[in-house]
Amino acid sequence: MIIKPHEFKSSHLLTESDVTPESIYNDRRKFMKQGMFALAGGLMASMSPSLWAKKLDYAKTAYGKQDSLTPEEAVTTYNNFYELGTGKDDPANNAAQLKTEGWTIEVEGHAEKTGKFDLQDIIKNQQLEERIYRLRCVEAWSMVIPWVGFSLADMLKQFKPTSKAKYVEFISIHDPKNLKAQGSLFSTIDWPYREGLRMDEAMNELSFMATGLYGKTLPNQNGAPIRLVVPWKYGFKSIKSIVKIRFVEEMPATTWNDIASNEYGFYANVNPQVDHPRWSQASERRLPTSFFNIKKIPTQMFNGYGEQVAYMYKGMDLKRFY
Ligand SMILES: Nc1nc2c(c(=O)[nH]1)N[C@H]1C(S)=C(S)[C@@H](COP(=O)(O)O)O[C@H]1N2
Ligand SMILES: [Mo]
Repeated sequence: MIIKPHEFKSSHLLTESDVTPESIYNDRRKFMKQGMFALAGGLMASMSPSLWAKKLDYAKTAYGKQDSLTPEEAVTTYNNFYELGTGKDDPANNAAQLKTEGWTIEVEGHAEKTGKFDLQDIIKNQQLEERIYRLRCVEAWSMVIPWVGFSLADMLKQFKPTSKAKYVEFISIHDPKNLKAQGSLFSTIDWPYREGLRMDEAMNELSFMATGLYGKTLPNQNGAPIRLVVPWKYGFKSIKSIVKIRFVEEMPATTWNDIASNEYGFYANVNPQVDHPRWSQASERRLPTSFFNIKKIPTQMFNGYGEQVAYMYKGMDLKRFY
């Protein structure tokens, strides 16, 4: 069975019971009921998927105040995270398959400080802040998400990369025992999921490591416990659940580029003038949409972040290096 990338029918019109095996559905309902009972004190008002997430302390910043936020419900139930399934609601439904306890990140390559670090040790020196960013998926939908996290540059500087480091490679969790999609023989993806940035892109002020959204720790379906956010690039660059960071000399191989290099470039800067071979990139659906309200808006060059990032691509043919 060959699954073509990014061709999956969105299943957000189905109800949960249509797409979840009956037994799991019932277990889950029982679980929700127990949860409701435990919270019967009336502490919680909403049934959002991040109900039990920890509240975070963070600084509000000026990034992205002009956009209206995509509701938390949509941000946490309409996802791309193939480790948890290819349907849009699979990641939320299968979130428990992702085990995040005792998370470590391995740092390798051209840096003075390498080795395996506890996530907590990497994070403890970072000042958490909120960044409201637009996320534009290559599938022509977009959201506005209030992330919580810290600058990627600040995080990378603690490892003291050397002058030989020209690119940074990021690698996601590989856990085929728990992540059913990774254990499956029928998968398009050569796991683990990999992504990369050129060093100047990684050091750009917009590049962000998110450990939360909507003021709480990241839900698993959004890439817990730590994921990249590069808002001027198509969403697939924003790699989730990172376990390894490598400082390298050569441009690293990346997952979607490996699958179809004519459709997904290494740079993958949002560009309304370069169409995907199978659809236009000139406009996007701003979620949430409904049957009566599709909310099509024009896509902006660099997803509207040209002022902060365009200088990095001076002299590059963005039609060729997309
Ligand atoms: N490890 C991993 N990271 C990933 C993906 C994935 O399948 N696996 N999907 C990417 C794609 S295509 C998009 S659009 C964004 C979606 O992020 P969100 O679900 O938090 O909105 O995550 C990106 N990061
Ligand atoms: Mo995407």
